[in-house]
Amino acid sequence: MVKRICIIGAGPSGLAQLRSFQSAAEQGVEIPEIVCYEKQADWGGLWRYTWRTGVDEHCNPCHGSMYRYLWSNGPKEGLEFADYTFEDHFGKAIASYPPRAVLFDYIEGRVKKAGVRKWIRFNTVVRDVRTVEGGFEVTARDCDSDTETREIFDHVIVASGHFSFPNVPHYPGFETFNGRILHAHDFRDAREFEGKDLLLLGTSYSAEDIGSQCWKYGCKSVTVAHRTAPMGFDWPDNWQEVPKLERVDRKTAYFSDGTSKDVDAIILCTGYRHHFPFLPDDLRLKTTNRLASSDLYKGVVYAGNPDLFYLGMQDQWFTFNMFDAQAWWVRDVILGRIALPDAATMEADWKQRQADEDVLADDYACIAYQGAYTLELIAETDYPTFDVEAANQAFYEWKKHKKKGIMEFRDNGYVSPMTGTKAPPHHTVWKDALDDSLEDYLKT
Ligand code: FAD
Ligand code: NA7
Repeated sequence: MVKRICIIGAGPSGLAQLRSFQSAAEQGVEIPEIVCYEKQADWGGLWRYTWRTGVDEHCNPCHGSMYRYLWSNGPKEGLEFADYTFEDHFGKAIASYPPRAVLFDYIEGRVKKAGVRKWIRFNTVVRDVRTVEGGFEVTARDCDSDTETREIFDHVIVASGHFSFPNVPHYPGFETFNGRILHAHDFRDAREFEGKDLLLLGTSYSAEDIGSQCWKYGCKSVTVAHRTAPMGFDWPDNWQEVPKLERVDRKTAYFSDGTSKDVDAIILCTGYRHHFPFLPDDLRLKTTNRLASSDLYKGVVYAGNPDLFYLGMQDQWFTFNMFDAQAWWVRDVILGRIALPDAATMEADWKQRQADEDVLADDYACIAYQGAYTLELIAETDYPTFDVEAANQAFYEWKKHKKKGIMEFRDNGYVSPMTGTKAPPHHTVWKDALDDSLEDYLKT
């Protein structure tokens, strides 16, 4: 009997899983029957931009958190695929911080070449997964035909992402604020805030990048309130960091140091939640956003049921090539090439990973930790190994470049860990580059 496997999501993680099986099939290996359910009309996950917010065209929660004018927030040298380099795809070396459309094109290039689209059921949302005799029963709705299917699978791989369901805190006075309050998930176009005074809550990537976009496209001022610590970059003159927000009264925001600021809009850059509405309690991952997720052996096998896998659930320095490392490893478990230990050993594994994470001294140590994890998985499969230390170095330089100039760091280039080529500078510095199209980016 040929096994049947179900992949939920055709974003970078789900696509990595499809490519991993296709690569085995290419080598003559008999692979399972694969069904990948994707609720959107196309692949690419978050990299497929949508203007929609709230609910999508099928009345399902809108997945997209991407916004216009997003340029990679880390160097592309940290996320490059080992089996399909940027030079393979674009036929030349390109600069280090591509805009969204360029990264989408790169992601798509590999899977188009692999011919895996036939395994994906688009516009099909997974509604329910449960354990039954013989495996898992997956209930999905084909939103085009408005029909439900129930199918049995030996394995389920959850690749539905964890940056789509917003964490939305409440602060006193939000009810009566005279302006727009939105979460980063619903932010789409910085031009909406041209000439406006903005308050951002949060101090991580979304706050830094959404604030920078709004600055670039002409907002009047950015005020960022922190709950724990300020970001501490050398910000432009119309940007200030203030302590915790205490309350809001009509247009005025009051902070814990007694200062206040009148603002037109509040953008909650307060992170996301791991949320899996289609999973019952006994299969649902419950973890915070960290490098070593709870309950996942080797970061991918669900300890409560080792026939269930999760991809890409970690907080992310490494992305696409780490998803590949995970996908190839999961594939080899399913193909019987890697044996899983007993439940106690699996539990000890994720607990030890968390203990190791807890003592990491700084961001540099976190990068090295995730690089080592990626390499650990790669070493156990036939995914092409690569110079992970070179990718770490690109991240370290990126950190330093951000410290040196937060609005200039994207003007730097790094060495590819796959080809050894140093990225050329982009033709226009980031702060002046208002056209984020693929065509403009690839001009030399
Ligand atoms: P996703 O990309 O979220 O894909 C998950 C897929 O699952 C989606 O296509 C979704 O429609 C589908 N899905 C979800 N639920 C269901 C269901 N019930 N049924 C069927 N299908 C379902 N990473 C970087 O490396 N560089 C960056 O610059 C960068 N910028 C980012 C900016 C933003 C605003 C955000 C939110 C994230 C960013 N990331 C960045 C990180 C991002 O998480 C990864 O790059 C990547 O998209 C994760 O891939 P994924 O496949 O795990 O999840
Ligand atoms: P992150 O990286 O999870 O960061 C969440 C931020 O939100 C972090 O600074 C938190 O501050 C802050 N936060 C959380 N809850 C609150 C409340 N209640 N009040 C104030 N501040 C809060 O999410 P991001 O969206 O920035 O990044 C996620 C991904 O999107 C990332 O991979 C990027 O590539 C894009 P804390 O430090 O805990 O005080």
